[in-house]
Amino acid sequence: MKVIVLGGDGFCGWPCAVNLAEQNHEVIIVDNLSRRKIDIDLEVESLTPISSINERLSAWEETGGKPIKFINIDLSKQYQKLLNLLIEEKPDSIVHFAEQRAAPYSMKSSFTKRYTVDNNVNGTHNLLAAIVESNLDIHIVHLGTMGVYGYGSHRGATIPEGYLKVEVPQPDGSRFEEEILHPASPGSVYHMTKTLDQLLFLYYNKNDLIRITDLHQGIVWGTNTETTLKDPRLTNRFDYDGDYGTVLNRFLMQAAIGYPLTVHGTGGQTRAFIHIKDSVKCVQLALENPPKSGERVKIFNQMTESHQVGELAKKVASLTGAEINYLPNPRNEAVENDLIVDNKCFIELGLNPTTLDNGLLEEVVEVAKKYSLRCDKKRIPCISTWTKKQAKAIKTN
Ligand code: NAD
Ligand code: USQ
Repeated sequence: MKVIVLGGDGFCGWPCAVNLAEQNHEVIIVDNLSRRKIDIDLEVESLTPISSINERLSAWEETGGKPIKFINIDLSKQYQKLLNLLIEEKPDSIVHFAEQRAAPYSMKSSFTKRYTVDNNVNGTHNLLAAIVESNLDIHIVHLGTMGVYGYGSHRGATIPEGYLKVEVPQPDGSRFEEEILHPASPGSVYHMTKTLDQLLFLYYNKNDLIRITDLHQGIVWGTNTETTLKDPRLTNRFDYDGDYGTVLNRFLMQAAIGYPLTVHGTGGQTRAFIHIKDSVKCVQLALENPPKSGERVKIFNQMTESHQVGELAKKVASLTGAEINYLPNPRNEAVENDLIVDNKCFIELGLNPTTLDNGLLEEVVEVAKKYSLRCDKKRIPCISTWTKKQAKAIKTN
């Protein structure tokens, strides 16, 4: 099939794009390279050295990979260019990764809040409007987040794959059963944009019958896949800084350089995780199993396991001998939460989950050790606070 990968230069998008080309699909990457520009603004770089997009694509062809085209389009601002591309290329499917994805970055300032909302919501809406205008029956696979459900008190209830069965009382006393989108409870401006995406999908699916699969993904860890390891110029990015680095990769990288592990609060937060190799596989499975025409938005929970942040820190510490530092939490989030997630859709489609085994954890530590000289320790602390109260607590510590 012909697939456009929006955001195909990013951490999840790049390994996904080369995997799809390896599966013999025709792949076009669309990206405005904004993630690379944000690194320049934040004065930080991926821990792994990453090649430019054109160097990546030439290296991919030199290793025998099926050629991948690259087109620079800002999804949120260049609507006409996007529409022309759809009409010209007539893709079967589009994978949509092209959003500002860091919660701490989205909470830094009113500028980053507004940028995240403008970029993410307009980008997703432009895509939907362009598909309708093109008159093409394109399947969208969108990367959403487990964070749309929130991390408050689900009181031990299992989080279903997107929809919740509710009983609506009728005037005659009877009860009518309905399936609604699971109530959203975002924990940051970034997560809020993903809950807004969900409503855009619901509406365009209902009104224009657009076929959509929304993947509620957990925190992705790991860095390379077998495909990105084929040549050093294909290396994937590794974010470790306080804005873009995600918790498990940060802990592994901190252990590698002898920096005490930065646990926020007591570490009682439970989150969903998935390894980058499984993330890539899930996107492929979602593309190969599209919804039928007229089917409502398919929602999958793209995660393989849940862990408490403090327990993860202890596991990394026992594996590497790292120290643990319990810090004032810069975020406004529950001190502790349960998380039980239904994830059977991908398992039924054949996903064989990669779990947190020591070998894979050590592999990330080795990558981090190899590039430890590229780490700027000043960029490790999380200084983006959710509220003024948290900012004050952090300053006084
Ligand atoms: P990333 O920032 O590394 O990649 C996103 C890519 O999209 C970047 O290359 C960026 O330049 C591009 N982009 C952003 N806005 C764009 C625009 N307006 N026009 C064109 N290109 C644009 O992020 P990632 O970690 O690869 O995440 C990809 C998607 O997966 C995001 O939507 C994110 O919400 C979701 N996700 C990521 C994780 C994770 O742990 N990384 C977990 C769950 C969900
Ligand atoms: N945390 C620490 N120490 C750190 C970094 C984080 O204790 O050094 C804690 C945070 O306070 C939070 C948890 O770890 O409780 C997860 O933080 P994170 O930065 O790893 O993940 P998050 O901000 O939720 O965002 C990431 C991705 C985002 C994706 C989301 C999936 O950046 O794109 O949507 O994971 S989920 O968490 O399931 O919503």
